[in-house]
Amino acid sequence: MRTLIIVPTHNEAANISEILERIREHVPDADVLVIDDRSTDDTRRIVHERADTDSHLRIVEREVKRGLGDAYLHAFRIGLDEGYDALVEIDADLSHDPAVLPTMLSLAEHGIALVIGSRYIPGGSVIGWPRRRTWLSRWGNRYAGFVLGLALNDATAGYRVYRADTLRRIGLEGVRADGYGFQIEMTYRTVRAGLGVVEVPIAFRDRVAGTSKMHRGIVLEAFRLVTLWGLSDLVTLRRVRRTYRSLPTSIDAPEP
Ligand SMILES: Nc1nc2c(ncn2[C@@H]2O[C@H](COP(=O)(O)OP(=O)(O)OP(=O)(O)O)[C@@H](O)[C@H]2O)c(=O)[nH]1
Ligand SMILES: [Mg+2]
Repeated sequence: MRTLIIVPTHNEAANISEILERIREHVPDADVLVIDDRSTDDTRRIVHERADTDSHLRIVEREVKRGLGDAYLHAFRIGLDEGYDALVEIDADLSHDPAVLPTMLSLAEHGIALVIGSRYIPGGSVIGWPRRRTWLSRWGNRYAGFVLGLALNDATAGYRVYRADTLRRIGLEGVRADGYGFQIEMTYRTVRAGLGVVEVPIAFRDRVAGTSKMHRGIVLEAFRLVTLWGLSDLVTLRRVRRTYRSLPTSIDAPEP
């Protein structure tokens, strides 16, 4: 499987070297694309230096900070145009351990449309977050799962493998959310298309270096959009029809 690992960055100079090294250690054959939005620290210089000796590493530099969702959409389009089979999302801040990637990629290779590195299934964990943040993330996920009928535990997770055919099937047009909302929107599209999603347990570690780029607006956007999509499912009976379609189409009746 030709794999493109996408690493979004905005001022991640303190983490970028280590994450790139660890990715190389665990997935030596994959291509890596750093998509940087207007970093003002040394992030770009560090990536350029490494790219000089690593032909499988490159950087896309954008001069406007357009948000995580927009950065991933940009990188997905590049990956699809270039014919990759699998596209990986991983944060630059070392919260996601690249050691799990071979397992996730092998599931994708075996046909799983979307593989999610999940904090909230048995074996998964969150290390270093204050209790309030874990609570918000956990209940936010429960809310999204319930309202949208996702049957998943970690739809906001940012550690994922998409098969390229999944992205082609669900389409990237009209995806409008950023941050957590973006992850939920892409998951929702995948589930709605009837494609298989599998969660793999991960130990998520809070960032040790650098500063967070998430803010309250992103949480509120996710909440607002999830509620809107849920209501629209309700009004259009879309979810009811989806459940109905997934039922067995014929039941063998006993011969009279
Ligand atoms: N290209 C790009 N990358 C971004 C943008 N915002 C955040 N990122 C990167 O996306 C990843 C996730 O962002 P984080 O700030 O770590 O968000 P988080 O993991 O939800 O929260 P913390 O770990 O607490 O910071 C990191 O690698 C960031 O550098 C953006 O606007 N553009
Ligand atoms: Mg982070």
